Amino acid sequence: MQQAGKNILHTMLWLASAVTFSFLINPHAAAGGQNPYGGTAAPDEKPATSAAAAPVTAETGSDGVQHLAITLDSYSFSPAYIIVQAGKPVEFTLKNVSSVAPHSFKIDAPADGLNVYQEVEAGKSATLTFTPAKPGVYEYYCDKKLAFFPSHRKKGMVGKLEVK
Ligand SMILES: [Cu+2]
Repeated sequence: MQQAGKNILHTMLWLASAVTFSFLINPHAAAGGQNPYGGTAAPDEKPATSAAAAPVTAETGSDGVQHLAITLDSYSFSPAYIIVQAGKPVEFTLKNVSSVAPHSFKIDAPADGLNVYQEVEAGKSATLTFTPAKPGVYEYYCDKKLAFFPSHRKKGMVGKLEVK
């Protein structure tokens, strides 16, 4: 019994030092939420989440603008389903929490008056303002792609904007 307790203590000490060590090598690992346990997977190679996206409605502020903060990560948007109202300005604050990869927010629907694009460098934030004119459901995605790797869009960096 005592031996088992000792083993657990050893394991915990080992884990603590491993985490500390990985933090020393890559301080961004802990801050970026990626690979915090010092595994061998490269940052930005987290698999895309497949959970059904819960719709989030942008709140209209006293300025009459529909505000929402969106987190961009490798390779996901959070939230991945956004509801806004047509004919009213929208202001998205885009925060890229990735430690390495640049990301973007793009809606490519010029026929419906939605031609939106904003790039965000790793670890930075950017503001995106537009006014959706026509109700409908539009896809937003990241158009970034590194060399011969699949695009971020293909890796699951997509979401839906529902204009009501
Ligand atoms: Cu991206």
